[in-house]
Amino acid sequence: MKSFISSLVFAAVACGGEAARNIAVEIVEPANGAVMSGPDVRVVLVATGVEIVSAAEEREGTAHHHLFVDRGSTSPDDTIPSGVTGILHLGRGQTEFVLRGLASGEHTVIALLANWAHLPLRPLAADTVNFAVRP
Ligand SMILES: [Cu+2]
Repeated sequence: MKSFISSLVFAAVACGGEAARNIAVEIVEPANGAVMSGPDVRVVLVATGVEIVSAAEEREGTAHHHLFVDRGSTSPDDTIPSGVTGILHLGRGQTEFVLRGLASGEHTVIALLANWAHLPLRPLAADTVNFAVRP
């Protein structure tokens, strides 16, 4: 898996130019449809074609991860708000986050890449997984 990720990163770098960049995000954990032991579930994110940095870095070609937990994403035209239940900014450039105290049952997590202004990247780079926490 690690070498696979490395080759993806290498391919993205090797492709060069801004226009050729294909920016994407994938939730690699939990797997879609997974049944997890709760109540804490680790979410692991892999971004390609963009550098994941702290939200404090105002630089083109960078982004940070956002998670929408058990709710829809906000409009792609609007900045992603702070202080809203179920909306998480991984603003220190984290690529993992542990969701704590999830209830047993079905859950949905949407990942979305946005820039330092918390404005979703265009074209949209998003991924969704559905999983369940065992009673
Ligand atoms: Cu943000």
